Amino acid sequence: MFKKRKVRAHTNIALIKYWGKADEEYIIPLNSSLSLTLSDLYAETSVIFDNDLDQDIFYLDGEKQEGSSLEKVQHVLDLVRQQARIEAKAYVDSQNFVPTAAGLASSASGMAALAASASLAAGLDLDKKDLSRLARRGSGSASRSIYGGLVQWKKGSNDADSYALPIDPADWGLGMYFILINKEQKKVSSRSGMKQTVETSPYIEQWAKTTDKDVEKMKEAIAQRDFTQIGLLMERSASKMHATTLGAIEPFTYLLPESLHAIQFVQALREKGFDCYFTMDAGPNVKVLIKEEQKEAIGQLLQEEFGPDKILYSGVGPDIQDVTSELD
Ligand code: 2P0
Repeated sequence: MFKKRKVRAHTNIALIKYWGKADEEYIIPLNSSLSLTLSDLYAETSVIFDNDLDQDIFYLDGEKQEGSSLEKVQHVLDLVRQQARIEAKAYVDSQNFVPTAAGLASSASGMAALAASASLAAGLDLDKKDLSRLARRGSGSASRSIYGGLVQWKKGSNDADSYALPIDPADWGLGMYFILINKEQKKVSSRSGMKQTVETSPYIEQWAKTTDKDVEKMKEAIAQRDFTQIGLLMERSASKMHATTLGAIEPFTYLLPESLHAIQFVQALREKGFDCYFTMDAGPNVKVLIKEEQKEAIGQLLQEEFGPDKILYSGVGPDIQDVTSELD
């Protein structure tokens, strides 16, 4: 009676960051955020509900998952079952498509693909707004991976009004390089890192207050296609986010010495006339926003400095896609 459905969702990198929750259960953020969806980093997830299963089964990149990885998926499956009024357990198979084993697998693309494939497989026909709300319950940043291009997650104040909206298709030549920094470092997950920051950092209040204004400034810069302003606002948002963690008790940082080196390298490139700007998330990798017309020149300089195997590139990605027809 149930049919298998498969969905592809692309990851996104925030230009204005989400950092901190106002409500942990519903994942309502302290501030709105704005991101760019990427073409080359994505997840594909298939789901089938089956009345004969006695428990949910989740495979990620061919490996059966247990513990917190399975529980996060079950949380979204439970919400879908509740909405669809079904009780069947599900078989979930998810794959991350990341050009190299770079530690770039993202909960944004994974949770967005899961929300969409599970809701379709349960017979729900959710519009993009409701898909974004559902994906948000899995992982905040996943709410933005429903759409391609530049996307705003409006923070809202409750489950009904906290969702993402497309801002601009970004089909005017944006690109992003990734500088891959040592991924062996034990890291503080974004979920626990933001919780610790909200609970203990005196800077979090100013962060939330100023970031909503940054989102509005970023939207204006995007409307004017003012690349310099977009880049500068992006750098300030990342710097401000990483400053909040140093105010936490105990203080922590996602920056490694190599991250700081990469940041300074990007800023030095600007002095040489290249239009490029850095951002960083809850890990040591540095991302560089560029204009496609400078892709070759900047790519060559990054490869010379960091080594070709440490540099990845992605263009702008599309909306979430139903790829059920690709199932064998
Ligand atoms: C972002 N990050 O805006 C920010 C910037 C990391 C740094 O969203 O707890 O995996 O599942 O809502 O979405 C990563 O956090 O956290 C993130 P949860 P999520 O992209």
